[in-house]
Amino acid sequence: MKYTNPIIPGFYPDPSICKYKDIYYMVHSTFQYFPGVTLFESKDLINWTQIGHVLTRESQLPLEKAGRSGGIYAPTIRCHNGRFYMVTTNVSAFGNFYVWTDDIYGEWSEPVIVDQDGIDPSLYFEDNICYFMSNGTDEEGHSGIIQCEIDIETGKKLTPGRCIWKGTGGRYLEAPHLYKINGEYYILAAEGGTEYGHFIICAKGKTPYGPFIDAPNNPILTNRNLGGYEIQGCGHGDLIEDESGNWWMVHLAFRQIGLWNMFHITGRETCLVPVEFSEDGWLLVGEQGTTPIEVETDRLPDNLHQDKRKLYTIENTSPGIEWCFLRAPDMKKYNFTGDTIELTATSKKLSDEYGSPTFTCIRQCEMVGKVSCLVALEEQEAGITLYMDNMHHYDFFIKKTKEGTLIQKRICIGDIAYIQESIPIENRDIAEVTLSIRMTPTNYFFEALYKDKIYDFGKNQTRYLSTEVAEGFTGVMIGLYAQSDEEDCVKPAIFKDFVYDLSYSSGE
Ligand code: 6LW
Repeated sequence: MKYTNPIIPGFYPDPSICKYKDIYYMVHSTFQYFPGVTLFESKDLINWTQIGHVLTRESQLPLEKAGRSGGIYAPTIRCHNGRFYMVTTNVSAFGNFYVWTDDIYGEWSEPVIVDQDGIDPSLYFEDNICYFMSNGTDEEGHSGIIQCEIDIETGKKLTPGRCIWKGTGGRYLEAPHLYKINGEYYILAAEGGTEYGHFIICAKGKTPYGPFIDAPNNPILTNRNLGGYEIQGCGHGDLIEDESGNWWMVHLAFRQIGLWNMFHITGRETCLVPVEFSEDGWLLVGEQGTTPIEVETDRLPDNLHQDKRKLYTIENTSPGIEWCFLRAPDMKKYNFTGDTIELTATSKKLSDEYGSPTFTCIRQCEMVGKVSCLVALEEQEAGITLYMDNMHHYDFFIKKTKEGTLIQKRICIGDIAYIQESIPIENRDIAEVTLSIRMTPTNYFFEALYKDKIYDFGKNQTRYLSTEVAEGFTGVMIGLYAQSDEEDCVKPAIFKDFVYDLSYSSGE
């Protein structure tokens, strides 16, 4: 059969995977968004369904100090004796910590903090020992992959952190994972930075502490030499063995907006590639060490079909699954009724560096699509935003002012922030307008429908919301929001008929 990468499109980076019985589970980093750490399941490795988030309570996920791309970095998920563990870093609060659950569909524990610095923690269990590793510096000042043993009940370190591998010399050694395969210990890690130069490396040894020998074919995976290829930035991988004993790797990568257009807007996404072993036991990953868009494989059944989700509406989505929030949302300002979303504005703004504006969002997961929504407003401002971060967003909204009611488009690109278009409409108690945005890889096109008349609000380039412009680790979100210039509002803005249609194809 054939499947296409990414297997999970949109901002789902730093994937980590485990298997329990015959189901695979996967988690991703989520940074300043609440709830934290997306949790997916799959029976076949290519069709994934989000079942929730791991971090769902404020006590597990304090994000007040999480600026853009702060908060939750790369997680690892592992299952040991039927108990699931998810270990990650809150770079704005706890540092490294883990949570656990005996019911993957239920709540997870309170955080257990591990006193070892660095990011990208991972766990490896063997013979009642829990090995904890992350990148960082050990007690003797050696930098690299640092490993210690911990008491998994308390998180206490049982041994000092020890540098077990220094990688291959590329910048930003990160994303370490340890595995035992055919009696040997494998370390997987990434280097090169999570940009165009990203790559994955491997080493193996006879004990969990090494010494480790670098793979002769390092980097075992990279697309850095593929010019004019859509998938770039392959890194941060995790290995999994399937039911038939075949090995696979999930990893992050991103898609450029054009073959020669080196910007990406949909964040770092999750890809899947087959892994084989050479005669000497080294990993042979993907297509000669690269990740193709299309993978043809006889490891998956011929009749297996890859379903790609094409439609998001209010009716077929849920708060806390697809819809997420910024930092510490005040849920009294939100009302999800099943076919409407009601948002009550406060004076917190989309452009604020911290705090939680009344804002809920789903990911822009393909470059082409169309979003539309009917917005009904009685006071202040509400609309749709394409939100990369607080400094990079395009807002399309209705605004009630003392002078009258306006439909406006605001552009925020770093220090450049201004109202680009403004059209007055009738001044009624309730302003009702359908706002829509057509998306192509290079442009967003804005249109408002008011009283059977279409108002053209022009287009804006996608690239100014890209990671290459905004920096950071997230992707563009499609947000619904309400905000007030003065005090908190009383009357909510009402959003109806929300459609994010991925089958829409416009041509440009
Ligand atoms: C993450 C690190 C990385 O912790 O980027 O691409 C960091 N890899 O492993 C943020 O996602």
